[in-house]
Amino acid sequence: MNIVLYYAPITCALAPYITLTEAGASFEVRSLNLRKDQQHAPEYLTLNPKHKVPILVVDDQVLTESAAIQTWIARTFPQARLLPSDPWQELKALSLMSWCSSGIHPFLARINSPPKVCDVPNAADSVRRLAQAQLVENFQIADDLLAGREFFFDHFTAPDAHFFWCMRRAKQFDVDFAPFRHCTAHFDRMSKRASVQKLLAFEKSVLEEFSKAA
Ligand SMILES: N[C@@H](CCC(=O)N[C@@H](CS)C(=O)NCC(=O)O)C(=O)O
Repeated sequence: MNIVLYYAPITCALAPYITLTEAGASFEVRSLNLRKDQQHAPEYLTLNPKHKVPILVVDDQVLTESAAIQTWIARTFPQARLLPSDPWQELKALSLMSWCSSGIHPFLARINSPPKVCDVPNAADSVRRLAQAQLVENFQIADDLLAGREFFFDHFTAPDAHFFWCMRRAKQFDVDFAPFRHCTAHFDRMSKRASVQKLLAFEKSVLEEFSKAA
């Protein structure tokens, strides 16, 4: 089986990268430079007309959407226990990943690029402020879910990787995590995992390559 992850630094493609690493999968990474708009290159658009990363190409099949990609990884490498084995708990894990990608990610994207959601002149600060408020509400929910736990379930699972990305991106946008000590503890715990260390080193090397090529 040939597994290729299309990835870009800083982005939510981090979640499947960590998940593939945790699975012990052998995979190739093709890195896109979003600053150079490579996600709009015609060859990439044939793979993903949504012009987004991540995508996973398995042999000749293309899968988009990080939550689906993480689910495929978990189901393909069951020995890694990347989803809970109990069916209801498994659905809760899918619910958490859907929440990360559709309930939290859009507010991060809004902060990153306010004009994509509002073209009213001088609206950027308001868009960012409102998105920050929504993030705070969501991180409070996550903080409650993580209280007294190391991970969302009784061991590391795919949603932990997805949430780690959400929190990392929010930190880059100066969301104040001081009130969210359980989220912070989860972030610190995740940061120490070998899979995350590997991702961070890989991201650094890709960013260096991009800056050399600039
Ligand atoms: N719902 C998608 C969101 C993917 C997404 O928005 N990716 C961003 C990076 S975090 C992207 O590729 N943006 C480039 C663009 O929109 O042109 C998922 O979870 O995979």
